[in-house]
Amino acid sequence: MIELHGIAFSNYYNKVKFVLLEYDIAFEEVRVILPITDEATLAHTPVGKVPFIRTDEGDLSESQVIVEYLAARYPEKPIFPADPFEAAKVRELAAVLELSIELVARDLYPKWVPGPAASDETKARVQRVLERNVEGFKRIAKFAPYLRGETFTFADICAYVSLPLIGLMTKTVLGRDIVFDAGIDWKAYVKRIEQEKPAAQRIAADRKAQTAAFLAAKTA
Ligand SMILES: N[C@@H](CCC(=O)N[C@@H](CS)C(=O)NCC(=O)O)C(=O)O
Repeated sequence: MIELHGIAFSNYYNKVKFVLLEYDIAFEEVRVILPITDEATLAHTPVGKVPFIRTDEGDLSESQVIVEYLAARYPEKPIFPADPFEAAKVRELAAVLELSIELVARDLYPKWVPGPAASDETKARVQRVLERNVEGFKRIAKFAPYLRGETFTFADICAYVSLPLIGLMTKTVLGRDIVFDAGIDWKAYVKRIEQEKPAAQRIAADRKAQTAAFLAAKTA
């Protein structure tokens, strides 16, 4: 059986977990302590990131690589639309969101390896790039009600796990929620997905429980 390694408050971990749950692919979760520094675990995930999976065929890291593997390994599961162009549009949404928005916002997140907080220069750069790129995302994201229109797709899984984090981190560090201020009501979008998708309900519950346990351990 597939082992999914990571932590319940990682957006990329939850992206893979959502796919596994949504498409009913058997897996078990293995919790990992970050940062990953020991060679034994780095042998499974080369730069120490979660998620990674362990399978009978070997190990894989990088959430998108894992999802592409699952789609190829289980062709009967409609992880991507059957139509090649529609599937590419779904991947385009996921790539723009993750590479041009989430990865940019990541410079604001607390680091697993302790270090200085984001400088004013970093904050100004992140804000400038995010404002531009969120506008770009809006050119292709329909939110009607889903990113591609009426049908929930893999792109919504990526948005469900990342938009709240980007919204909350920009609000906390920059003093304003750049996603919401751009006209994306991500709270309503997330609520809809949680009402409709048992996978989202499970992810939200697991994240809440693990976050509470993490904070309790930190303050103990
Ligand atoms: N591109 C990677 C990003 C994964 C990633 O950044 N994971 C974070 C948690 S959300 C992590 O493992 N951080 C630990 C570290 O960088 O040391 C993916 O898609 O899987």
